[in-house]
Amino acid sequence: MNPFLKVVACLVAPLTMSVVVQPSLAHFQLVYTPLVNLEKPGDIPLKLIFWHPFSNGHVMDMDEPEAFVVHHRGKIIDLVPSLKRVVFIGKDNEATAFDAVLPVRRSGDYILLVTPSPYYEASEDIYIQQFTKSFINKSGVPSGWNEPIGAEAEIVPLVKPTNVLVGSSFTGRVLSAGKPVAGAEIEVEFMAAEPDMIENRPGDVTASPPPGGAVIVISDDNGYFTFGIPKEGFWGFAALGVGPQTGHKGKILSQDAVIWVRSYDVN
Ligand SMILES: [Cu+2]
Repeated sequence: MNPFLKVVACLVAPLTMSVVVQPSLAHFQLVYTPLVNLEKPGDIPLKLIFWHPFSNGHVMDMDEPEAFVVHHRGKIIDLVPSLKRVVFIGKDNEATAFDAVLPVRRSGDYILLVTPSPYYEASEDIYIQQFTKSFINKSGVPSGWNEPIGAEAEIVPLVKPTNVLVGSSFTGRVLSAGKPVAGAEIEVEFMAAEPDMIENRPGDVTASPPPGGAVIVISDDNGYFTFGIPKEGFWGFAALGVGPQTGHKGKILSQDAVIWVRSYDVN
């Protein structure tokens, strides 16, 4: 098994007088916008936040990403020039995050991929780098959501990620340098409080994590995993330590592959 699978949970000391140290759930890089199914062209606001979204918990400081692109109909557009540093104000702390703008013109899938700078997690003495994909679609026309986009570590969806039905399931395939990863540990999180795009704060809290720690699924021999979607909103999947690079500045580097999907209830 991959030695990095142990570096799941981090400990976050609350910023209070309390001596209680709370184990947090997983770190998740977000590439977020509230509306992922568009009818009209426009300049779509995006937020990059490094957070614990299921627990509406600790926010981590992001450095300027190494890369931030969108794949659309075979073209790759650099979104780095649109990045703007902002402060995201979490429930318990605040941290550096980024705003960006995605110009949407033609129909089809817009596949966003951020390559963050490695983040140093002091409580574990490791670096974490989460290659994160999220999806926007215009006019319901598919154009490549199910294709790999060549990230060092990547989850490829086998279910259209922009309208997964509540009560159905999501299947993804974990790739590292283009090859399937068997036995990958995948953490699952719900975005319990969607970010307010104007206020830079979490919005209403609609869920809380279950007891028992992180929600985990394991990929099969061909890198596939499946998870039943119980609730409407944004679901994130993070395959931990699956990327090809394992060290950074003399420390362990966990290169994780993250994907976000949007689910809807049809009731
Ligand atoms: Cu954490």
